[in-house]
Amino acid sequence: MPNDMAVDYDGLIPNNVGLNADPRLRRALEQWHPSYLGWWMDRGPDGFQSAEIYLRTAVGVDQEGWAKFGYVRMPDYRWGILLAPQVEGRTIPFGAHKGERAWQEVPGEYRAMLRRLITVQGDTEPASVEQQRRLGATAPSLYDLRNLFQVNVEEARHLWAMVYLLQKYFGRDGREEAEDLLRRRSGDRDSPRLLGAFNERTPDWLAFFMFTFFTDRDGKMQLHALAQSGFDPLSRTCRFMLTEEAHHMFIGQSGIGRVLEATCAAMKSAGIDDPHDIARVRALGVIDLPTMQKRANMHFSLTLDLFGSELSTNAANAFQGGLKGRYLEDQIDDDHALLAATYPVLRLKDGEIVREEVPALSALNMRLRDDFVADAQSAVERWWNRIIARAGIDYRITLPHVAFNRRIGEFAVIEADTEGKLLSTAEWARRRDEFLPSAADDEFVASLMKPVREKGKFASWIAPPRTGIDNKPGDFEYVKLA
Ligand code: BYC
Repeated sequence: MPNDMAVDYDGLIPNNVGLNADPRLRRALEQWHPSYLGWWMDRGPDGFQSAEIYLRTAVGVDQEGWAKFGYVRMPDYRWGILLAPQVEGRTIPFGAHKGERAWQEVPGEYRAMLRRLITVQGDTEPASVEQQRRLGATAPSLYDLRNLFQVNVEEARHLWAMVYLLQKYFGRDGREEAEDLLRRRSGDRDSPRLLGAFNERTPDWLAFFMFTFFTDRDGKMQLHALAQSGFDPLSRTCRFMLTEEAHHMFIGQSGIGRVLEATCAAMKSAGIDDPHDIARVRALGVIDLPTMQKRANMHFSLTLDLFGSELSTNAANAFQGGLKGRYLEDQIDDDHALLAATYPVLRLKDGEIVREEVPALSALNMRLRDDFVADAQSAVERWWNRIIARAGIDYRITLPHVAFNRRIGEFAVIEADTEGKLLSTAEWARRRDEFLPSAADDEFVASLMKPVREKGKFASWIAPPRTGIDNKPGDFEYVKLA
């Protein structure tokens, strides 16, 4: 019985999937490896490739002690294939095959659907690295620079995770998909990434923190849904990815929290009570709260699009097939088949937004999106609004209505304000800058993006973290620049 907690670090590709015993797969992955490194050097972080970065690397998959920290040059990072341990006797938790033994091989009838899900998941990982590639030049501290690169190497490892599944279980098709994952480019006109939000720009650090707060949280929800999969290798890889993903969301949550702390502290010491006194707040070298709200409006609405349409036969088929479940499916108390159940969905009917009960199977994207909204809402309260309230400033960041600024689903065809009130096209055009960052707002944020490279120092617009990574002291040299 192999110990699938231990990672074999001897070969080119660290793994706990017994790569040595599968020479055909090992060869395929070793052939993909140079293209991958080429992609990393070409499309990964711009510069800093010879800097020594204090990174964590996964060395096991058990709950405690799975990671070790140390200085690494990014191209030398040990990207590997790590699956959570197999659960003895696991059964398919939902859908038409509920209760059957989980599949260790791809079920023929679901091959295309499964390949599509894995490819879409895989496509987002390198996309995010591409989106963030120029941020190193303007990092507000060495601590943040290190966090950026930690996210980047781990998203790239998640690409490895999906490429492993494609190459091991999908033969030639899988190898072609793996090549295509390196061929598509975020924002490229001819060969864009598959999902909308992954073709948007991440032009500054506020966008990076908002992205890791909102869009990585979509990652969390989707990975949870895939972790329920009846296809056991997918479930196991997603379960391990979730342990890494948690740190990415922490970076977003605490990153925005630190921006708010800097703003509130600067307002207090300058005696500014009115958060809407934007010019005076900006003159202090911090980001005003209304701009934070507009950025949140933008990233939240872009992320909602990643859940697909409210009503989806793709989602229904994936559920019935036992491929993609609901968030925390195994903790839900119902029949896990949903053949007779209904679910409330917001829909557009005769020019109005109405709530309608629809068959629950068709509304699985909506349900996951609702779970996402609840999760994001509680994080906004816990991590952001508490900081503003503690500073005694009368302001709350809120999440906009789900009909606001949408490009996918029911509300893609209308315009609405952040309260969900429908607007005519002309009204939207006139009022857009009330809700979303204006060119002037973006220019102001861009003007703050000056690198800070001294140990223990931070840009004016962001407070230092409470504790260091791996409990390191405040002046720790997280990145040794070459
Ligand atoms: N942009 O039935 P529909 C992460 C397409 S993030 C463009 O409404 P479905 C991460 C859709 O593909 C998590 N196209 O939706 C975060 C379909 O096209 P096909 C990523 C879109 O299929 C940060 C058609 O519209 N993982 O990990 O039920 C950093 C009709 O689709 C979009 C996953 O998403 C869009 N926004 O659901 C790094 C999990 N939305 O196939 C990483 C895997 C929909 O008919 N993916 N379309 O040609 C899925 O579960 C599903 O593909 C989706 C869409 C939830 C994305």
